[in-house]
Amino acid sequence: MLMEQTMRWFGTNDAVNLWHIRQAGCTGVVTALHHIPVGDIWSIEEINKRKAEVESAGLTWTVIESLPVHEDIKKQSGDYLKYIDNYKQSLRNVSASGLRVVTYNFMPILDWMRTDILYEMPDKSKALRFEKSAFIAFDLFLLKRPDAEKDYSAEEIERAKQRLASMSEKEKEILYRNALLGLPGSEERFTEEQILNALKTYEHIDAKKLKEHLFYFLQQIVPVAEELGLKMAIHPDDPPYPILGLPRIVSTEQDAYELLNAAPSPANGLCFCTGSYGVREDNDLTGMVNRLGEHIHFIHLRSTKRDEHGNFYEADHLTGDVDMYGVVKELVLLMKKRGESIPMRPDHGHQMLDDLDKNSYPGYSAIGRLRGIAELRGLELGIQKNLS
Ligand code: DNO
Repeated sequence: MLMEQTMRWFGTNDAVNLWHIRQAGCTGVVTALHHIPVGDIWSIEEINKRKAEVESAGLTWTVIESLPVHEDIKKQSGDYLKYIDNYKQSLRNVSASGLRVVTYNFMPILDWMRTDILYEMPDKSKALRFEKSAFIAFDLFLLKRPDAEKDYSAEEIERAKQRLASMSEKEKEILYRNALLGLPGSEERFTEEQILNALKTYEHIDAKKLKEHLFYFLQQIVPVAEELGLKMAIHPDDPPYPILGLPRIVSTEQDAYELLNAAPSPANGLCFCTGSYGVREDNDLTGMVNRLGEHIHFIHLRSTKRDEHGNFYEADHLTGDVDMYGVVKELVLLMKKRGESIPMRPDHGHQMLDDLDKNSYPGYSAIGRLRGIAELRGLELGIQKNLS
């Protein structure tokens, strides 16, 4: 039994189409109704429409990524009770349409963050990168977030100053765009004023408070998901630490335990993203699969390479800091123990070969991901044969 192989598809606007995904050897697709505003109910009609599209290419809609959580729920402000009710209704509707796994995240305001989406690798493929000094320069000197300097050491501020001085106007503009316009899958886009206002609304929400809000949300929705036979899979923070003064609360193994214990149920689970958790050296990924395995409902396989300055780039799937052999071996053992296959997707890939001339979503090029999934499939098959 292999992991169920899937790729993310952003819908009909995606330069990578369903047949490309099928040709990569996938049987499943990971997608979402991105056109529905965050907080609105996903209707059965819209869900079925997307499902039929996916099935028309002989594929299955295996995982929803994401059913996004409204900001009011994260802050317990405004209409949050209504949005929780809407979320429950969306869960009922996705279940009625036969879907089983729901990915979401609880990152305040912003989803994942990179400073560079065209980082050139030695082989001239393009990767995604997070450069700490560039990000601090953005925060302090471009966004000018009030009191931001409190979050950084004198040395970090100095490095950010130098980094800013080295940037052309064009580079500043690109950095700004990367940081605020959101990467694929992020449901929000911001102007400078909007983000500063949004950040203000989190002034009184620290990690402890945000956790309380997450736990409350889970206590509300997990029983509904359990009754419907759905599996919830929370995606970790990317990068897995606070940014722009915002708390991040799904970054470590301890965070995972706490949120699982807040609403114990087979429905309350994790999206195990090696690319996100793996940025922290203190996350023992193989150990996490071993210890948290029964709660893993969806897997993102990707590796990053970090350096001593807090920068990281997205490496090839089998290189970088993630011990992919160790992780996949644990996953093979886990599936054997559970007697079921777990869906996975190769998370991101480099822009390479013909990808370089195409306009795909950053991180979601066809050939880069094809390379990733092909390598991972071979690795898994080899491990499996070896163990049996
Ligand atoms: C990035 C993705 C994230 C992820 C969400 C899940 O490539 O892994 O945008 O989909 O955080 O809710």
